Amino acid sequence: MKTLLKGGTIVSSGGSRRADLLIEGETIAAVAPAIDPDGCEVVHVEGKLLFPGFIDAHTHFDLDVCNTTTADDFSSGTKSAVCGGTTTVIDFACPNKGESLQYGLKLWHTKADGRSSCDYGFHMTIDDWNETIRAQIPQMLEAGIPSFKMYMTYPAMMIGDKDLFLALKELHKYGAIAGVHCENAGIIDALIEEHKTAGLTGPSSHPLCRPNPVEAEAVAHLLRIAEVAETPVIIVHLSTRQAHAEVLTARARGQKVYVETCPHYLLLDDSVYFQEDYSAAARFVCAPPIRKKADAEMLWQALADGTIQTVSTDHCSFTLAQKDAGRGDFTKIPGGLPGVETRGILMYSCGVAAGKITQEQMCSLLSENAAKLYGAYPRKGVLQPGSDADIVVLDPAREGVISASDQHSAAGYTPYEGLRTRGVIEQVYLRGKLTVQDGTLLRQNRGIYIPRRPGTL
Ligand code: DUC
Ligand code: ZN
Repeated sequence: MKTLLKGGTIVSSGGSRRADLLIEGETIAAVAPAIDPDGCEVVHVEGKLLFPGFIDAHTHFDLDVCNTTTADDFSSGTKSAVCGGTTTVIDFACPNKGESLQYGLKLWHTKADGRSSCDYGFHMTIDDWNETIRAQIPQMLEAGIPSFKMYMTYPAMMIGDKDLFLALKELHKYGAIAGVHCENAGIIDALIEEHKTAGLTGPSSHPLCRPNPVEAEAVAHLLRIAEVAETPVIIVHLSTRQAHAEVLTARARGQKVYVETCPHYLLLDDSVYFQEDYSAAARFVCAPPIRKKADAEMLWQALADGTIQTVSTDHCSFTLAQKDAGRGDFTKIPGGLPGVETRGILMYSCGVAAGKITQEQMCSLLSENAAKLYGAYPRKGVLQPGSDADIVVLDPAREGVISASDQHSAAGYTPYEGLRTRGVIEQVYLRGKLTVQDGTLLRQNRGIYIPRRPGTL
């Protein structure tokens, strides 16, 4: 059976055009001004925007953090993803220190295979550097993993300068790339000690122990290491204007640097941490923390001028009961926010409809750039013949309201409760099959592993 999406507006980075789109099996067979409907199931999408399925290149499902496990595993996390228009997630496989990359990969397949409702790939976390790990890098590429992650903070995962440098150089040999979590661990530790000694143990201490220069220093530090290693890098979840300035400085001296930010840095501000009620504040604890309005304004500008390339979510969800672990000690609040379901509509409503970015830029930021950078293009990230028929049908004329009660995440709350949206995601197609209609999941567990190769952007 063929499906014809008739009369919609096809969005790509290069422009938008009215066209019919023909799906045959799992892929797009044609995109043209007027396709013969004979023998097709016809779906009228006049007045609707058609985006390539969104890619969320930064999720943490079924991850052990802070003596607990994220509320969302691959089952609930990918249902949440696809209901929000995300047809592919790239999650961070995370072996513990001392475990091999192969072990981490096997473990993440066990977590994801057969229970994912959108397609998925993995980045591999490098939290140790030794001969065994070095020797396993080519095996990761053979397994479809050309992207890695390193942390400059968090004792369980952080990696020192020497290992970071050696790992970056090694990855570059294979055309692989690393995303790096940039925060200066030493300053954070010292500020936490100061706050605890002064008896300041509530959630409001969280942002105060991770001020903007903590991120900017780490970004500058990483970029000098990458300069010597002659290696491109990705700054994940960039949140501050000072860190962005460091990226521009490195680019001006000739370095290739990619930047990701997240909706919570664009849409929220640090007043969330200074609410009286513990639970109201603790639910927003994440790292880096949510910043000031001036940072958010600069990030929007950077999306519009192209100096930031991707918007992913860093979805790392905990229930409010899990967040309760930090009553009396803010360092015990498990860090992370739910967001995988709301990214698409938030970026449309608060970005495109608000006039901050164009729909073509939204397409690049949520889909096309991630597909290219992470090596899934043109299978993913574009609506053209031969590509997977992953399609988001968005009605710009309708309005909606974000509410946790409609969402599929196990977190039980959303940071955007009550937010009114311009635009509604009406339908989501996953490899040719209608998978979501008006927020209702019609098909589950159809997601498959997407092997990738080294990407370019
Ligand atoms: N930040 C979080 O808040 N949680 C998980 C990992 C991260 O980088
Ligand atoms: Zn993360």
